[in-house]
Amino acid sequence: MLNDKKVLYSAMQSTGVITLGNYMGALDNWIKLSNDDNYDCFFCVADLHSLTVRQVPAELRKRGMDLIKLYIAAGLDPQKSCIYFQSHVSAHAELAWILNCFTYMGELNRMTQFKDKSAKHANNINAGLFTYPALMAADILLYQSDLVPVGVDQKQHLELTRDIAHRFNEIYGDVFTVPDAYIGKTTAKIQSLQDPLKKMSKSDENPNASILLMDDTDTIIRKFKKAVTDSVGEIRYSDEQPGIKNLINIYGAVNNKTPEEVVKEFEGKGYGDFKLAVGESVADRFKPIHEKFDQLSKEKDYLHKILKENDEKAAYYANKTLRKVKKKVGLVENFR
Ligand code: AQP
Repeated sequence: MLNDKKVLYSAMQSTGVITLGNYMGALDNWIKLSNDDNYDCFFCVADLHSLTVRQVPAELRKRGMDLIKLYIAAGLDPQKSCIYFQSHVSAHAELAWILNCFTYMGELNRMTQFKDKSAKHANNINAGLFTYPALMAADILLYQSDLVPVGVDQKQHLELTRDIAHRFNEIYGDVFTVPDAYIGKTTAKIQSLQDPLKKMSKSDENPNASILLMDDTDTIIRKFKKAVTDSVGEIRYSDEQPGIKNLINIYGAVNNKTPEEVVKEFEGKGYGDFKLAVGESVADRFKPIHEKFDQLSKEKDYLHKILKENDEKAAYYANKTLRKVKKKVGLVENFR
């Protein structure tokens, strides 16, 4: 779109401090892919999505800025990748409304995340939670994205985005690029440390279930030591040992090793040694991120400058698509 490069798009909600799951399933892949010169990248803080769950305003504001800092601290280059806030580009909300009119109730009803989050927030099942996938489709389609790196939990939403794009294109011609998902093999779903059959989540109420990107070394090691495993006592990569399998996936991802290589490395070792090694590897990976984060926290002017430039860049490309969509559906041109 911007030149001959492909467009890569992804986002994270500012609903909490991001977890090792968000890092491995999404952010780490963003960093790798953004270093590939074949892509123009857009990485958004999806603060509008965060409103589908009740938030404390001051905390939401802080977490949004912290997430921008974490993107950069973890390795995204804001000169190269467009890092911005969803709420700063009004085209997201405008296109979401239009796409709502091209999304069926039956489709939204089938979304497993809606079912899960409705069960979790039974006293606040709002319309935004239900139409979340139309806003997500707008996020992605506004930038004519080719590739969207996500964890496996977002696969269903991405498939719906593709269906909406196809539906719109069939009626109005080739307006949207139909995006593909990019899902890592072993890091597509990092599981909770306390219930290895459940996804690791920012909003998990059990603090020992998730490793947070801002956890210090001692906390990380303590949480891994407490990780729920099994009574088999052997380090094997098997669905029958989901806790150990999860730890193998984490250790392999941090150390760039296949599950088979990890199993070989820890042959004959006990769970205690293995858990400690996983904890130390993760802590070592996070340490430089914390240092960069602290340094960025002192550079407010720099961050504001980056955000201003990137908000403008995002708005430029988003509005280009939005203008086209408005024209296609029959809205009268704005003469302002
Ligand atoms: N456990 C996970 N393993 C791998 N990938 C994951 N992602 C989330 N959890 C895992 C991926 O992280 C990206 C950002 O997620 P999000 O902020 O859009 O929200 P989410 O998917 O709802 O993540 P959480 O942590 O579970 O948030 P809450 O608790 O607020 O609902 C996505 O690409 C997601 O796939």
